Amino acid sequence: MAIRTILTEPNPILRQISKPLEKVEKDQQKLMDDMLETMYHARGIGLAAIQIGVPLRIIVMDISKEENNKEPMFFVNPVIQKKNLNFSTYEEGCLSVPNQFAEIDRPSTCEVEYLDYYGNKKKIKAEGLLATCIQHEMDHLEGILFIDYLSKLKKSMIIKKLSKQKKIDRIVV
Ligand code: GNR
Ligand code: NI
Repeated sequence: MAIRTILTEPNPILRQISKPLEKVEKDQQKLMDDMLETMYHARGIGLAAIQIGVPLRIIVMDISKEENNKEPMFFVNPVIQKKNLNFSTYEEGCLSVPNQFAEIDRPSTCEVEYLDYYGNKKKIKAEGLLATCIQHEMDHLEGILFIDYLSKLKKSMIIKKLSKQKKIDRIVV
């Protein structure tokens, strides 16, 4: 397993549309292992493959609270079958938009079909944080970030901050 670098906005790679996997075998599982390790290392609750620069429709997630009771989830080629017409609001963050947070409205529940770590077809009904997180991750597969839902002004302020921070990081590192 390996910890990979998480790409941050602004980066055109994050805007790519990810492609479905044709199979779930050793190589794809190895990628999922790396994604999970990278996500835990960054203390995130979800990660899409494009965030480490791989344009494939894979999501890893762990929304469990306890450090010593991990519950990793893997979603390959996920498809949302149903979305609730009711929305709920969560304060979202994103490993690709470091240190920025905003309240985002999304359908409060959703049903998702996907392949698991072994390529078996699964379906879940998600609610609460799980529903929010799955939708946040599925947006990544379409090249969408949570800041895209903010006003033009808020979004541009965040991108400006991130660009400045990147310039600083380039000099320091
Ligand atoms: O770690 C994360 N926390 C989070 C909080 C609220 C809503 C969505 C998320 S996902 C984010 C990790 C990430 O960037 N996944 O793409
Ligand atoms: Ni994210």
